[in-house]
Amino acid sequence: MDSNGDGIGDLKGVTSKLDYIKDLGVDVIWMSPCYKSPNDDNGYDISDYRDIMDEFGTMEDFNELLEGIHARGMKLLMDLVVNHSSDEHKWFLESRKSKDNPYRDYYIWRDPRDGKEPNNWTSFFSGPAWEYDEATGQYYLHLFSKKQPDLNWENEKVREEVYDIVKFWLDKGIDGFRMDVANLYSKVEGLPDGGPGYENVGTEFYQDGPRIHEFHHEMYEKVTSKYDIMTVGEMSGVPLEQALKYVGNDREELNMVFQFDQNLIDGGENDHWAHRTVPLPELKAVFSKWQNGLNGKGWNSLYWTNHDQPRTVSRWGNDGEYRKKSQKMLYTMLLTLQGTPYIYQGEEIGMTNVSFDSIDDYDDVEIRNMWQERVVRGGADPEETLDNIRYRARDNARTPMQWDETENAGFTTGTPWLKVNPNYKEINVKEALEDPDSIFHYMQRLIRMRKSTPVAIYGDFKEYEPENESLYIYERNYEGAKLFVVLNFTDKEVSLTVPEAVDASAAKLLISNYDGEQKLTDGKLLPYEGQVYLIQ
Ligand code: ISL
Ligand code: CA
Repeated sequence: MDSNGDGIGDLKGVTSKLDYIKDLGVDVIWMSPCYKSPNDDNGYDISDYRDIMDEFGTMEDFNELLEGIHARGMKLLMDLVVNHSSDEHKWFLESRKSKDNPYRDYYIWRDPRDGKEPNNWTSFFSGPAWEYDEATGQYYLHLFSKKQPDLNWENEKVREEVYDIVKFWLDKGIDGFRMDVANLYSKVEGLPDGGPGYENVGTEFYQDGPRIHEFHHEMYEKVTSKYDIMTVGEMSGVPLEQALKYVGNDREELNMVFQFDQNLIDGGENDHWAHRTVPLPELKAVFSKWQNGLNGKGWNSLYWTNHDQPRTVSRWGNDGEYRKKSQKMLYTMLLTLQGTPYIYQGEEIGMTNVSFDSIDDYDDVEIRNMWQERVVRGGADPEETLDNIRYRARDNARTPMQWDETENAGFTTGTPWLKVNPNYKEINVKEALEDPDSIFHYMQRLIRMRKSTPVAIYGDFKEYEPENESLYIYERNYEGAKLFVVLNFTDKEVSLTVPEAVDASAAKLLISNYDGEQKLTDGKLLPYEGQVYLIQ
């Protein structure tokens, strides 16, 4: 929400919407980075970790926001982006000056190899992960954009700086951190060449690297364990066995991780921009694996999307005729699994992907770099590339929040930094609040149901018919109570056979996205129908 008409959402704007967020049933707000930043990557390139981005407001605005959140009984999670800083951070400005500058070792500098990059690693945002710097004749490593140089975690001083930053915000009273790319800090010594490929070359030498658990444990010991807070590490590509090391109950590292398996299965072979339709059993297998794998050993996190992923309903549901039904079904699933559910802004009204006509309408550095590499320099077909962008782009989730049906969806009185989705006249908060049958009101009920149903929170997980291509059927069990969930992932009627082990006669409906009296029996589930029963 933009409070001053400059077209950019800001802290005061968020503060003005806290009642709305609270009303949905939210306990904790995770805010994307709002620190001082030249904004090459939407704030994930930080030039001062102890100050607020000019566009977003001032430290006073931040304090007001934090107070407003606490006054409503909610908590605030900040984004900790410390795999890299901005190249405009004073550490990097110093570091690049000379080889003997005291900040030189804050970053990862290497000599050229045969006049070229020191190794073959690629950046997540296209091209090599190295940038040559004239001043000293060396390259620096940047796993993301060239304005995001990687910090050197091997350097103890860097780690102490990070812990000081963490302390600074925790002492201000925030309630925890979402840690950006928290499994990439530790790089294998010698930075060896990665295996062949086009994307993600070198990941095997820094994903869950040799000292990563030592670093997280150190941060826990020195800072985070001293506060009553929560932490969640974002970990693209993390395997279950590794995740257990980050969140295992006896590990003293992090409380939760965001795993990425579900985000990777609809991509192409070694090309995450390509996309395919995923058969339901594959999607279910991902969720079921994490349910069973973490149960009793570490706490899970649950999400469908965030600021980096396409909109849920466009990706896993149906953003046409069944937009409301399918979004409700998908969130019925999220709110009935074990773990902490995260709901990204706009999901509660079923916002969809956007289809911009031209590449110029997209803002994201990931998209712009990819377009340069593939279309401008590589001669790829622009229409096909745009088609991939329309499916995958992070900007799908970043179009302004749709508050009402007035110009620019009520987000700003000025020109929005990114165009609003043209469907804002039908899909907006005002409409959702007026409609008792809206996604918003359904999600509100779902959240209430979960909070008042211990088995929905703590129960273990058992799946039925994993090979069923239309239905996700599972139960949760806790202290004698059973939660039984059936979800139709298709736009067709599908028949359900109640598993023999489930006592249908004792089942009471807790919630469903269709009206009318429902009884648990063999029969048909309507398109995208979801039903949740309690049996005790
Ligand atoms: O979103 C991705 C691909 O489309 C991922 O590769 C993503 O870049 C990765 O998950 C890391 O994400 C996090 O760190 C990035 C930042 O751009 C993302 O917004 C952030 O969530 C670099 O800080
Ligand atoms: Ca503004």
